[in-house]
Amino acid sequence: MNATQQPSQPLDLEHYWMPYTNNRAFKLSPRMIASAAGMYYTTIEGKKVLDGLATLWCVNAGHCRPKIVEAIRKQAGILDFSSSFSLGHPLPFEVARRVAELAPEGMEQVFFVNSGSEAVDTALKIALAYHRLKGEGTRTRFIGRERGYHGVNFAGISVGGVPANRKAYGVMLPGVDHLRHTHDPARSAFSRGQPADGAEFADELEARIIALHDASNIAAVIVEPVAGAGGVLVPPQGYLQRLRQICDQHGILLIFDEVITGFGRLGKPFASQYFGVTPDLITFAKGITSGTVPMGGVIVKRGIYDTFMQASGNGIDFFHGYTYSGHPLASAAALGTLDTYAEEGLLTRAQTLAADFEDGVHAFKGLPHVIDCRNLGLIGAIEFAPRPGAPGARATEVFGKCWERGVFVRPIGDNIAFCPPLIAEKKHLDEMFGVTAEVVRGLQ
Ligand code: PXG
Ligand code: PLP
Repeated sequence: MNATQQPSQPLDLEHYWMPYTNNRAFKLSPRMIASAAGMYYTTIEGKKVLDGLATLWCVNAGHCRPKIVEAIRKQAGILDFSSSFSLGHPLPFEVARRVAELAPEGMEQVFFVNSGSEAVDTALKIALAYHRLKGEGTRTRFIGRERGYHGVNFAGISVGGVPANRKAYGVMLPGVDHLRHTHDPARSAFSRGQPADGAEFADELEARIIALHDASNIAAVIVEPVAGAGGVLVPPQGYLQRLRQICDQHGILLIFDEVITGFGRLGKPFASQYFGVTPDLITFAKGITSGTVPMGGVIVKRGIYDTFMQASGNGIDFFHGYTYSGHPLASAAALGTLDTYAEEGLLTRAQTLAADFEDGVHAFKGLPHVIDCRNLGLIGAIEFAPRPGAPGARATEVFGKCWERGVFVRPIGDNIAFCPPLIAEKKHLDEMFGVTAEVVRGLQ
């Protein structure tokens, strides 16, 4: 078989160890995608499936969009690869300028990586090195949050708060503490948009964490503005503002991990702008290329970049980088994606659809076993009471039955998450919520 041929039948499934997958179950009953266009996949059996999760929260522009496809095709024949280690090529400079243009005021420099996990490692390293350059090298601790997801590298699982992602891996990065998560169904179940209660969860940063470790030992706080892979947890009103205030008071850097929320998910380019809270660093990935070619990055405040430039003398300013940082194909894909977003108004389109999306999510209230519905912009989730003795089983069943009926949604514990491409129309939302609701109605 060569790269341009379809695999010979029967396909040998034995050798690919699939990530985050029950390999044995998958290989007995594979769900295999052959192609995709716009809002839909086509399976190898020829069935159309609506993509209700922008694949893995990333295909914001929809699948196989012409400008993006063409940009990648063209670039592959012009400059396949050239590194960014002391050489340059024009494309990542242009991508960085375009990202800085979209970023919150005062965040102007962009460091490129190849994934969200690498973006998180990079942001944490910038935070450590920054404090050291400022003469505050005692600031080495990181504060994450329970139910946070920051990728799968050692730094990401250390500050992350998804127990299953941590369980098998020992002590990880030392010096990490966690804020409690903001999920509070007793007070806030079925909140439309941001819960009214819970801003005070942020006070734990000062009252417990800073009190215990002392601010002079803390480098940064990292949170997702809306927690995604931990179950779609929308921050209570005022919570992020409060975190910002405490970090400012104590000289602690605030990192927003916008790997999911970046590039239009809440109807602004970044969630930071939606919430009106500017962090010191933003991590992004996924939506930068609409998932087409791996790329991620870190956007930093001007003062952070300036500190590195001023303090490093004549040498290399940051001893960090990946072979593929600023890769030409990824950069071309990013430019095609940003053009598509601009031409179609996709970075603000969630504003137009948010009300229908919210109604769709909250229409699950009252259906069997549904104990919560949550939404913001074009991200949302419904939560089921766990089946006795089998936590997660209801969501897994819903996912499987929705797939059979041609809708792809994601099970996360006892939640089903919705995160459609930003090109979705009302009819797609109706199909996604309609099919899911039919399945939920039949749930035991
Ligand atoms: N930060 C956040 C906020 C993410 O959502 C990452 C970092 C890591 O990105 P990479 O590109 O290294 O995967 C993510 C990625 C899920 C799921 O279970 C979520 C993600 C990735 C894979 C699965 O819903 N988010
Ligand atoms: N391992 C070895 C032996 C390497 O030479 C390199 C890069 O040169 C890496 C790991 C890191 O790879 P990357 O830069 O793609 O993250």
